[in-house]
Amino acid sequence: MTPPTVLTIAGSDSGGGAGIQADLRTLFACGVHGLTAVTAVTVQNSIGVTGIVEIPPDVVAAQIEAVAVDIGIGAAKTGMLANAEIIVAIAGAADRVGIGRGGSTPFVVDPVSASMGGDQLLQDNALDALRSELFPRATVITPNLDEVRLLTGIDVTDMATQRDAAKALFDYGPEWVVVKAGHMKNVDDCVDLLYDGSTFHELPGPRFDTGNTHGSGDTLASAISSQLARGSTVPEAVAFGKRFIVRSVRDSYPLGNGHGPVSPFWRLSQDEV
Ligand code: PXL
Repeated sequence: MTPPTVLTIAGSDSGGGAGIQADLRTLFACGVHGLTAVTAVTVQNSIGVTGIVEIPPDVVAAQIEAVAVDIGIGAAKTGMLANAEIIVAIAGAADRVGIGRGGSTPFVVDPVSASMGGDQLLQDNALDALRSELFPRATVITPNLDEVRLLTGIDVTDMATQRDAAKALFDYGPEWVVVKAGHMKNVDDCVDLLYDGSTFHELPGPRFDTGNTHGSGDTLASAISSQLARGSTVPEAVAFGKRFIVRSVRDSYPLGNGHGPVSPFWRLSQDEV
């Protein structure tokens, strides 16, 4: 039997902790077949990003269309998109193959702007393109609090401002918004917020005292996408994603001299070969 498929539209992390590499291992651990449209190649290790080569926008679009016409896409997600031209090309390809709100393929937009270490992964002038081209097409968007600040100007410091941010982001047109609380300061837990324009769903979870959270956003968005590809509702898929990332942060590991990655390996430890 062919498993469900998920397309990740994202950048490569040579350190193997985030980006396409985190997406593929999460999709594998979730039992779905990962398809890829590479947007950029980063020169990166656990300490930081020292180089970025952006893929030509028409090549990004062509990767999406090539897999769509032959293999079929159960759900799609975005990660690092690098620049506005790539975002415009993705929006065009999404419309042609039925990804997002205009089509039948659920679309998770993770508005990646920077790495944990603060390395910029999206050009400043691309924020507008994210808001105007991708948010209205998204089934669900999954910003962290740094991305919320860049996208809305709202500084989320507590649950009230987290709700304000969810409303402001919803006004850009996605069907659902997840405002992740991982970057909230001075709180003992990590309560993510899911919003559909009328109801707030709180997703409580523990906070772990670790710097090894490289790739956590990518892992969450990929886990959500895997369930959408199986036909789950957005609240079901996001609840699964939350359980998945909590466990993956708990099992994160050191790697190199900087930030280690979160790990979905726990999903594989059920049986001996
Ligand atoms: O975790 C966000 C992310 C996404 N994609 C790439 C990255 C990072 C963070 O470093 O390097 C390629």
